[in-house]
Amino acid sequence: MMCAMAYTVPELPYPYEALEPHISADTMRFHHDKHHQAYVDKANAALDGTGLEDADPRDVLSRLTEYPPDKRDAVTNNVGGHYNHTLFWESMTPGGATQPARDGKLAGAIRETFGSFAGCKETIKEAALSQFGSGWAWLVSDGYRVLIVTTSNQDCPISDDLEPLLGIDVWEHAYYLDYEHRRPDYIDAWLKVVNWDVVEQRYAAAPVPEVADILQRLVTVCSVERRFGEVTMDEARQHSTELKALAGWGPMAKVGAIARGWSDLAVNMQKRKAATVADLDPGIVEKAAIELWIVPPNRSMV
Ligand code: MN3
Repeated sequence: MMCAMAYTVPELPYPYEALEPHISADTMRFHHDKHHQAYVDKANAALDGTGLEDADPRDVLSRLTEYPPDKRDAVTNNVGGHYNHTLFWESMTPGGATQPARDGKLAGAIRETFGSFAGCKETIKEAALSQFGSGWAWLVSDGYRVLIVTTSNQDCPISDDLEPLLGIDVWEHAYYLDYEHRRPDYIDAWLKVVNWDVVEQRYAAAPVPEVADILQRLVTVCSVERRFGEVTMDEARQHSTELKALAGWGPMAKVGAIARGWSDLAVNMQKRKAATVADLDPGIVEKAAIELWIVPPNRSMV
């Protein structure tokens, strides 16, 4: 028997034809009524009998490893499909794309990472084109900054500890009726209907990570992968030296600043007699995590 609280497809926040000529009523009808409905039906079937029939999709997606292996793929694909599509409908608006407020928090974060709003949109397009086969390109927050990542199938950034702010569906069902195989045309059209007001609200509500979680993040130091909290002063210093050797060369131009950050971290550890990063004050760990790009594990960071 299906639980009364089972997932349902939310109503579109605008009529099917509202996004024309960029996205047709036919595409919206198929995509929303058929595809999204199929994810919801399969998500309800996958969760049936687990005691989690009415769980918030966000909780489900952040705890995927807790599901039995035989159910995990169905849960990942279909709860992900339901959550991603719900976010997708809300991310579009009739009457043309809005813009983030010029002096707002989101616009500042976008300038910090991409240089400009135009640079951000260009990077979203590159990412959406780079995703091979079915999947999504996302603007996400790691709690400190905005980044762009891609995911395959219906994988959701929430499962990687990243907060999705905006996602473009690049499954062929999202554009084939209107643009056939021309994904670049679809991406350009979609960028014309993005509701950046909603993206701004999501960014304002994005969770800031706990320092304890930052200490658990994986980082490659001196070619060895370890927890950020376990990095020693000698490793921080040696890593800084190795990075300095690369700095300034073409695409590695940013590396100089990161090399200095590792060197500052080593100095801080020496001053405070900290054996590892975990022994430092939370404020210093947080600042270092931002400077050194200690971000959650992710797929295909752009
Ligand atoms: Mn879709």
